[in-house]
Amino acid sequence: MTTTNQSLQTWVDQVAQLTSPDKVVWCDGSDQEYDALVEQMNETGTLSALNQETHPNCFLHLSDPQDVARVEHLTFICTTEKEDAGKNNNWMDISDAKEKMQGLFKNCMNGRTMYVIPYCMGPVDSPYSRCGVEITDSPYVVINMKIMTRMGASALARIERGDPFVKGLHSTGDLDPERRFIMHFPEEYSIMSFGSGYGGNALLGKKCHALRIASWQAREEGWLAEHMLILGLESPEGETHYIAAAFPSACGKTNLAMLIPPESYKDWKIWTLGDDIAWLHMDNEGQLRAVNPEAGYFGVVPGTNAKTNLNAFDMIQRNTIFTNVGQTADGQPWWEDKKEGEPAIDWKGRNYDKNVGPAAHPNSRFTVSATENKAYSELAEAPEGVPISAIVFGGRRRELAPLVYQSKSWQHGVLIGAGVASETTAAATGKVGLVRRDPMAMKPFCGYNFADYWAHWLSFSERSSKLPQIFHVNWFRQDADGRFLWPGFGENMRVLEWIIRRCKGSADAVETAIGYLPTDDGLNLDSVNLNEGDWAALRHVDKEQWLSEMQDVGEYLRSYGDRTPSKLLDEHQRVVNNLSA
Ligand code: OXD
Ligand code: MN
Repeated sequence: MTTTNQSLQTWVDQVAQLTSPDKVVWCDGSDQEYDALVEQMNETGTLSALNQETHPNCFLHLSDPQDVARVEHLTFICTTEKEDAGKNNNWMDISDAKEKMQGLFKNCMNGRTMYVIPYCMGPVDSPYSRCGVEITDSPYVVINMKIMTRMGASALARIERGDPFVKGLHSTGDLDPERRFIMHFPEEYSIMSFGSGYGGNALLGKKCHALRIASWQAREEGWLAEHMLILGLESPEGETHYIAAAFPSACGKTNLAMLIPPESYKDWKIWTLGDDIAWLHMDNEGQLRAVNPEAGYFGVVPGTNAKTNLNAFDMIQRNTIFTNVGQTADGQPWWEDKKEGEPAIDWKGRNYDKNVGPAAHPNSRFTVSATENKAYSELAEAPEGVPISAIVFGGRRRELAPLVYQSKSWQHGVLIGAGVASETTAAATGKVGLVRRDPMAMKPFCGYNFADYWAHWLSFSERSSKLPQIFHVNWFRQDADGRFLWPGFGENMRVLEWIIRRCKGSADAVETAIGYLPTDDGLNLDSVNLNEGDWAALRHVDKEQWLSEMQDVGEYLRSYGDRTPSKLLDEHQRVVNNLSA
């Protein structure tokens, strides 16, 4: 297969000339192509079959031990003006970056096959979707992209009808961390990624395109590309409301998106539309609508079990690519907190020894099609997306943030989003457990200056009077002994229900300086196991702690200099005044 799109053909030819592959293969996205690649990778040892009786069509990939997570310090936004990338990003001059990357890519595919992957982020027939083409020398990338995107012939047809596309060039190179760079050129909608085979660095449709490049494009075109799950909450009366929620990496987006309601909510249902990325567009009536640009899940494996996330646990019993998990003696995948079986081999392929380390890497992943999820909503394919009633921000905070609170206005909600902070996790290399500012959970993913991004968020209130309500949640509040105050997982349903009742105007709330909180009897706590005093603690707003938090937030916002929108600073001052009153 080649293409009738001249600019695509020219770019592919240029890349082939630069990288000198042995052959060039245009991917059609078919099942036969997937199966043939899996077979080939099994032969070369980059993939191994797991127990096919218990886990049909499941395979394991063990990556280079130094290539197991996103590398934020090696990820760059390259723009003409440094200020456009902002202090939230590493910046490199465009020509310096290109020169560096040309050097790395030169002849790097010698002895390898170059795959050309046309893909579409979002339903192929949606006006909200955007296309891309990834060129890679990694068959692992090809099979993952097949699951994670609408890949191949249908995407190419859309590109050939004249749809603009993002150009992504990727090579695993020699996996040397010293020669690893993930470069973005948002002004020309292109990406160059070298030296890593890890998901977020290598599956370019995901973080690089659908968040970093798309956030830039979204600002130009008047929409939002966000690090958000999308779920539908169906009441016993059959009414469904849609929620988009932003939490930092490995903070439970997948679990919330697939939540199974507890016994006292047995007639309610949660539908999953997406677990990681939402593209939010405003329709002609001023309604914000969401599409999930992805077609699969690239989820964190450890901690997944029948209790924490039964839907995910069930869906990864078949047709799944596992990366960096351990194995039982009979070849079943194994990870910490699986609550089933015993590990025999660890993620480095060695005999498991608990004194040496975990069986599965803490950032080990599953890649699986969204349609394998029992809670999958077919509206994930709807070209017009779904109407969003509520936007939820959240982080992993031991202290301070109450279980749930609601903003007083859109502007206040943007401040709440901009002030999100969370403990770092294993999804990126670096220290785990440090609290850092992660506005809108987009710190690693916003492709431009955060100050301009907040201004873009604020601008939505000028375009519509029926924007979603904005909330903040914290499932991770602990007491002084480190005990979690809230059981989380399925019980989070109670919070979601309150959120929807607030959107409909049918739940009372207590007004505080930081926003509206549930009243004492505001949440249905029927059969939840809370200790005496926990419910009050989960709603406690400590003024001193909050004043100090707001001082921190203020300094953070002002550190973006003149570009920080004055509206946001005014809103910040309003909250500080209320806290001090
Ligand atoms: C992810 C991440 O893989 O956020 O989704 O790191
Ligand atoms: Mn993510």
